[in-house]
Amino acid sequence: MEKVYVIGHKSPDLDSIAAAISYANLKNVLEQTNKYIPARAGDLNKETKYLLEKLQLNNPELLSEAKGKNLILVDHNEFSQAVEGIEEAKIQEILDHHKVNFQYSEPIYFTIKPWGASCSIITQMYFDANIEINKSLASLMLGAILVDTVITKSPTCTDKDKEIIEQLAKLADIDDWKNYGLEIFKVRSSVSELSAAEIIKSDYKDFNFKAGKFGIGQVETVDLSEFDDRREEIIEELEKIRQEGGYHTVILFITDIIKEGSLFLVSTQDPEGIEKALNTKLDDNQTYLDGVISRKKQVAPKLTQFFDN
Ligand SMILES: [Mn+2]
Repeated sequence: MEKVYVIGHKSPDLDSIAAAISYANLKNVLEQTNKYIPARAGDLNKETKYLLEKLQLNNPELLSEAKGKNLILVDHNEFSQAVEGIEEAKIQEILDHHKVNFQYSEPIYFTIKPWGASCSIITQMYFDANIEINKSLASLMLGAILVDTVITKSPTCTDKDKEIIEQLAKLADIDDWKNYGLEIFKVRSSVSELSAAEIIKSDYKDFNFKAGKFGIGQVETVDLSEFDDRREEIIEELEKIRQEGGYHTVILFITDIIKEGSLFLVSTQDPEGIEKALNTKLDDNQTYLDGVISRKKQVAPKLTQFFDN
């Protein structure tokens, strides 16, 4: 029997971990030729830790070096995102829902679907093979799909994901999956123990525009008021990052996933330009934009249009 590690990307999110656990289990049920071992390429994040403990599921084995090992990659297909030593590992199979950026010297099993989560694809495989999904596994996979699809609000959520969410909720004995999703997001987005700098940098990207360098961070919350007494401190930190990093503008936008809008906290050389670009008025370096939730599809394009032309 050969050992095969089923592993998600570095900085694993809930979908990566849940996919490793659920797919290794499915393979072990379907095949008796190899031993499939769920693994992870890094530390668990908050909501993953929370859910594994709550559901009393084992933490996948940490694989810090994959050289010479047999692997199935889940939830990613790019070497840049994969475990250390991937170049010298034996990849047997890939299962993913991201854009394809993969080349390999041999033919392998390759499953890609444009669905909202890797766990949606795996759930469908359980259904197709008529393999039972127990309550804790259903709860785990449901949680992963709800996080990846932002409780079905993300533009990446398909009708198939919605159908699978309903089916998993039944198997997990969860009456209100929206509420279950919110419970996970509350754990995920709790910022009470984070510093202002950690909040800003938790999901942060640089953009080089003609007008100068921009830094844009985003965090999600289910309750904006959680940030009420942190706003000034965050703006001071944005100011510091801007001065020290030679930025034109540094923004943190805090997205309320219930209200589907974002509070923007801004430090900039050009407040009037920002107001024009985002079509808003800044009040004390702050503004709330209803309906704006995506950096990639909404915020960055507006800033590019104004500051990179
Ligand atoms: Mn995913």
